[in-house]
Amino acid sequence: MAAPYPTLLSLRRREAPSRRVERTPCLVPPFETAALRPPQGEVSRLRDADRALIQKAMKPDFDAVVIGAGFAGMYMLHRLRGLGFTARVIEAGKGVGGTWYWNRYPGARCDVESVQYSYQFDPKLEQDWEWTERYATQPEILKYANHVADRYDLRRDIRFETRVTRAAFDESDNSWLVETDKGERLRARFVIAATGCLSAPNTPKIEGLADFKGPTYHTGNWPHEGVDFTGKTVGVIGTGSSAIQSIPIMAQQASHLTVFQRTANYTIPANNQPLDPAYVREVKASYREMRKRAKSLPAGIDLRINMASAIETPDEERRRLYQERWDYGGFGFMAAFSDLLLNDKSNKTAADFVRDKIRETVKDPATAEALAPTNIIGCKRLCVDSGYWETYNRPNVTLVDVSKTPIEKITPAGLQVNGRDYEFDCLVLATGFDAMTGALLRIDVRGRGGVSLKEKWSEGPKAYLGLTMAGFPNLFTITGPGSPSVLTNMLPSIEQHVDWIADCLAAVRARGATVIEAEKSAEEAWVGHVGEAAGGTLRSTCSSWYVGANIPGKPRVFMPYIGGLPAYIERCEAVVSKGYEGFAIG
Ligand code: N01
Repeated sequence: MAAPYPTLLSLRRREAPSRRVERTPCLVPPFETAALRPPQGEVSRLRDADRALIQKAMKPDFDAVVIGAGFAGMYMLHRLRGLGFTARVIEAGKGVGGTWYWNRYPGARCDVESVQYSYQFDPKLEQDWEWTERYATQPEILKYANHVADRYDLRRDIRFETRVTRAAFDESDNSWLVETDKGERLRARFVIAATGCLSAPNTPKIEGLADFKGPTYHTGNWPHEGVDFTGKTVGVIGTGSSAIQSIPIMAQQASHLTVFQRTANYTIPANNQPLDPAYVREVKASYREMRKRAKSLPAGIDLRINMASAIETPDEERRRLYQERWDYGGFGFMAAFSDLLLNDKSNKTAADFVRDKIRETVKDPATAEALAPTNIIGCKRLCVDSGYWETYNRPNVTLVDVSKTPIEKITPAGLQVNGRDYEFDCLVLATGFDAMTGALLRIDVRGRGGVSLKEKWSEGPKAYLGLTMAGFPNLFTITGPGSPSVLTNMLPSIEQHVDWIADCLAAVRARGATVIEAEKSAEEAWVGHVGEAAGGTLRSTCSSWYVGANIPGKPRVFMPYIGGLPAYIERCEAVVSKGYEGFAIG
């Protein structure tokens, strides 16, 4: 009869020929590690050498499994290697880049200026890489991601076209057992979720979606070979950032484009342009100062913040300042005054300014009125565009307001609203993401006692510093809920998280410990603080993806930390300087 645990002979056989035991994945059947353990009593009869062999067989395959090879996963791998940790990155795509790998819709580009939306961990990389436009396009950002992967030889530790389906904490030896859709099973001391904040596409549950006879595309999962809409009629659902970037380009190709808008959105012109070589030289000569300034500002973006109150500024001067920011372009518009997200009267002055711009630009008054948002500006994520409002002056573009009469159903030929049929050849879903929690919850994550993350987050995400969760030891999230993440420039936020996690793992190792876990009380206090901070701004007042409002049934909780990057960094550093305050390490 087979022994209920590996015999010493079998362990020696595994050990002897190639000494592969330590690094070979799938040493043990998944989630059945108890079977590896000799019954009590027998252990005491084992020789020390034999005990060491058994312990070696129980050793994790890797120090860390990282889920995702976007900018977070790539830098995490680089840091882990630098510290001498073994790591495996598991990535669903065929290549690196995460968000920038999947979001290939026409017009996709970053809303943060390219010289700021870039890694800063290696000054040589900063100097060597040349950005060509003020706002980089998706292909250029993906090229950058690939350059980084090549430069630091990252690919050899990344398994592409593989999805993590399950991760369960094994309390008996403080390790994670990770399963993939390729049937691979890995044991790792730590799991680091670099799964992204906007990476789980949201396909709305509209009746008849599967019946549409033409092709359906989601902006968050765009065909890699591209789509040519020339001569086609196209229907677009959604008017968020992805739609606002892609509609002007699709309208140039399509014979007719019909946009179905549920909520009108604010957007500021990008004023994108090729980068002036003299400006690039200036930036390269002063990168350190620029990065330092950026880190001292709430959004982690180096921009000028006017500390005056909008409502207390005389009308003419206020208008002049808004115009100056409008002409400059981009997110800096919301920094025209310091109280735009704190005082609704101040906010209305900015909203009115943008609404006037829409009415000036869009020639058809009824369309202009439908496009003019009525909510708080900056409450939903502000958009940055190139020619969005102007697109509605084209004869081949129609706006359909579905705010009061929702889309009833998708039909084989198009869709139906308010009893009226709209027909088109292709359907584009620019319907966003199950943000911040979606990607992680699509994995069956089990912590202590087999408790699922789904259960833990059933009333909204709970995490200490957005980095770790009580009950889920040795699991880290990069830019997770409760961290500033999506309210900031993602690249510096990612680097700050990765550095914190890397240093933390090194500290755990230095103590000879095998487990680190957030204390429940520390987590509760942080979650309370995140909620309080959100309550103090206008940002939590509308139905945005920040509060999960775009996903039916999702708990309505303001997920990111709105206290700003500097306050957050300070807190993370204080936790470390107090010996990892709020964590149990053992
Ligand atoms: O998604 P969204 P996105 N019927 O959720 C509508 C980042 N990003 O992909 O507002 C009708 O913003 C929905 O309507 P409503 C950025 O952080 C960055 O555009 O819920 N409409 C909305 O109009 C951004 O915020 C960049 O009423 C439906 C739209 O679909 C985030 O990603 C570029 C519907 C979804 O908008 C998400 O942006 C792009 C339904 N059943 C994105 N369901 C850059 O930095 C949904 N909608 C460049």
